[in-house]
Amino acid sequence: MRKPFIAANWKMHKNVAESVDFVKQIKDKLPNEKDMEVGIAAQAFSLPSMVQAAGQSGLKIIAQNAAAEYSGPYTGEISLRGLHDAGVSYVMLGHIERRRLFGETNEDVHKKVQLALQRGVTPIICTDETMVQQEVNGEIHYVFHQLMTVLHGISLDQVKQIVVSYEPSWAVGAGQHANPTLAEEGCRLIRRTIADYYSFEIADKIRILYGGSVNPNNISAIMAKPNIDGVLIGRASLDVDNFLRMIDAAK
Ligand code: 3PY
Repeated sequence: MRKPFIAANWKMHKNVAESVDFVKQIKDKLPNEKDMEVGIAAQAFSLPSMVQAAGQSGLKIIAQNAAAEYSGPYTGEISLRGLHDAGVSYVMLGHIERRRLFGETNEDVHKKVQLALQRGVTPIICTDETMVQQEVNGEIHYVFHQLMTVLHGISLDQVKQIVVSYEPSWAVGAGQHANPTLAEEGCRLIRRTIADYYSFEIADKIRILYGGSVNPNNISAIMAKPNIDGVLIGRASLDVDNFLRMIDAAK
């Protein structure tokens, strides 16, 4: 049984005070951590204060990016060392906006994922829809080229820890209608890709989140899909009441 994971992606919104205030407003209203994980991906400067404000509530604080190097002369980068020390649980890597606007490549994301796994911050590997046809054991499959490149060389033990998100370009930041059927199909193909690359047992354990225009009206339909284990919520997660409603609807 895969534990549902509901995560906010605040992108470049909210300052420290607003972020901490939000955490304080929701932390006592969360479902039991054993049944569902709830997280917030915020700007790097807010993360330590949010971890502190979240205390023992089980709320997961998530970074939106990290450097591919552990330390060194990389002005302006966010180190995994710093994130780990700050108590950050997860790091999103390869979000479509990082790829589209900042030119991140699969190779960059691959390096970051490896480092995050080595340094104890769980990666949420973000993929969009670069599907290719490939022959696997004599059968033609659609596989996610992006995901295969990013996972290359990641061991069986390591891969069990990852979370994957599917955020198709037509839905991210668009405020348009998410399409639960297409979302499920993408997530199903990602699971299939992981099964081909590792095994069905592994693929069955890995959580796959859908992201893109999730809101209080569509979250139940999205979460009802068998291959969708959670969501990354953009704009609609910025409001406390909306976020709590969505957590409730996802139960
Ligand atoms: C969106 O919904 O716009 C997102 O980018 C979620 O990560």
